Amino acid sequence: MTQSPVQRPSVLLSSVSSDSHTWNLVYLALLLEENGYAVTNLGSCVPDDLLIASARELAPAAIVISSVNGHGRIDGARVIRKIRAAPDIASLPVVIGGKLGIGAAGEEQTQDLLDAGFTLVFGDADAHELSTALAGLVGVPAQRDPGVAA
Ligand code: B12
Repeated sequence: MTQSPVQRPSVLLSSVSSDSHTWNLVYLALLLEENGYAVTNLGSCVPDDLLIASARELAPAAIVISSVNGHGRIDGARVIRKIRAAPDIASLPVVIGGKLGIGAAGEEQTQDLLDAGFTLVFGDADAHELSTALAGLVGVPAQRDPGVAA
């Protein structure tokens, strides 16, 4: 009897248009892959239109947006409004996290981003919560790749 390949939930990972930082994305891609997700990393400085076109093309289980340059609050709110206004991708779970603003406007900023349409908003120190939260949104990956340490 042949076994069907394990289907890993797909995550579209992206930064926002103004943000040129990349190690945040590398870190998150590795973290998600180790936890059983198939990741497409669009990289830094992603125009809103490219993120939306990629979501349409790849039909991911979820979108994860990372920004650390302090403009994530503004860029993130703009792009999530566009996603929620596009009927074919509007219902996707979309989360954002990182260093999303400058200063200490934490709770207000989180509420603004939730009001704009994000499913979940994470802080700078919350990377360890991401996989568990995603599992709650899109399901727990069935099985890790053979050879990947637990
Ligand atoms: C390296 C670096 C750069 C490099 C980036 C090179 C590259 N290829 O990435 C360069 C020199 C290009 C750069 C440029 C700039 N930078 Co810079 N940079 C840094 C620095 C020193 C390290 C960032 C890094 O690589 N960290 C390693 C990665 C793995 O960790 P991380 O980015 O912190 O991400 C973690 C968390 O934020 C979280 N996380 C991130 N995203 C998400 C998403 C989700 C969903 C979740 C759950 C968690 C999560 O998880 C990650 C792992 O813990 C930080 C300061 C610092 N010590 O953090 C400043 C910093 C991010 N930069 C900063 C700034 C302001 C800039 C510039 C605007 C400076 C300027 N005036 O030009 C530009 C940005 C230009 C642009 N268009 O974006 C500020 C941002 C301020 C803020 N947000 O309040 C910081 C914090 C420095 C500071 N203290 O002021 N930078």
